[in-house]
Amino acid sequence: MEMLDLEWVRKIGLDDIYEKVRAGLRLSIEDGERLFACPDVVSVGALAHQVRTRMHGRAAYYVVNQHINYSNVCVNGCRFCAFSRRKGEPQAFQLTSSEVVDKVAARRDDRITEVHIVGGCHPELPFGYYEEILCRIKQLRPEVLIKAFTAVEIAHFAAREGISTREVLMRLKSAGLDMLPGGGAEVFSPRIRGLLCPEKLSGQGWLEINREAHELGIKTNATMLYGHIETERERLEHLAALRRLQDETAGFVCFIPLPFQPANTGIEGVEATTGVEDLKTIAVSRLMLDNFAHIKAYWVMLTVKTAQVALHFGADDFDGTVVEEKIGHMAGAESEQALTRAEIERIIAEAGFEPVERNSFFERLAPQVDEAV
Ligand code: V47
Ligand code: SF4
Repeated sequence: MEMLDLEWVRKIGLDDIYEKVRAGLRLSIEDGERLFACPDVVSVGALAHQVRTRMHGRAAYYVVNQHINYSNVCVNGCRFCAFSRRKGEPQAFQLTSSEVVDKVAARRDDRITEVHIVGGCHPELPFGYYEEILCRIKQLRPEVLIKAFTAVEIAHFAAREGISTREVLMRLKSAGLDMLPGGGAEVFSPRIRGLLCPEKLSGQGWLEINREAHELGIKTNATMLYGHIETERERLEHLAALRRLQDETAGFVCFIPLPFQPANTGIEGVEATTGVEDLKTIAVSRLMLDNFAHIKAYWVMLTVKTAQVALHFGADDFDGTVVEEKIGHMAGAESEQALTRAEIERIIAEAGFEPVERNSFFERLAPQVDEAV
């Protein structure tokens, strides 16, 4: 499949990268820097699209899911976060385990296949609270996969409980945890973490907990928060670190680039990313992460319109119906709160792809005729 004219790629100085992509060879960080520097975003996107098409053809995936935040109380105070509050502050909230389970019960008639549960690093909630949430949701809906608690929360639970992160993961797994979401990765660079989230688990720590999860047979996702004060080199080093771990464990399912939403955060003077920046970051991620099967265009942060176009720039997944998203919306995300299955299918089909419903592990599900959600 030739999607780009060789004369043209030579003219824009990407012919050697084009040859590597065609041959399925690994790109270097320097290649990534040249892709970011290339003003022809359409050609960079076409390279990524070539890889995406080789891997997934015309399929574009989505999931029927539900997001639940059990609490926004957090001891970390990351500067980019508009979601968290200190305990006792106005707008701080904390659900009981029954309230979390009730949120799942309220959607009993919807054919959701995934619940995505995250919160802040709460100073007091006991470990039994998290185990109980998992157990009770599994009892209520055994067919639904539970993707819950980022590596940052896992480290926090372990420190609070005085047990190892491995033990936390094993106990959560036996309580019903199926997978970890990819949050908390931000940018691994110690420079960035020192400036924006010094209290948070280090980049190395995030990678180690994900490695541990993979060793225990728990798949995970990975994210990158971009568009604040990081350099392109720091983004690429973040991608390279994920690629190295994936070479060793093959435990990552999907990569999700998250454009920084600047409203109500502690970072001043940073404008929201533009569409070109978002599309280029998706494309470079697809091209660098040659051992990741899936790149997600997370419509909540990207906007539905950019996420749709991103399916032509290397992304193969549109994420899900979501419902009640707080982390992006409290930071000014202007996207909808939820989409229905029918809306997602229309968006994907209008982009020229075949909508494929998947579960958290990207296993294809049989097509549905009901339009309940
Ligand atoms: O961990 C925080 C980031 C993450 C902001 O694994 C911000 O399938 C943008 O990880 N602007 C939560 N981003 C979201 C997340 C996620 C979402 C959907 C699917 C999956 C998955 C994971 O959002 C946080 C943090 O990295 N974040 N503040 C902000 N102002
Ligand atoms: Fe807490 Fe996560 Fe927000 Fe950081 S990004 S303050 S760890 S909720």
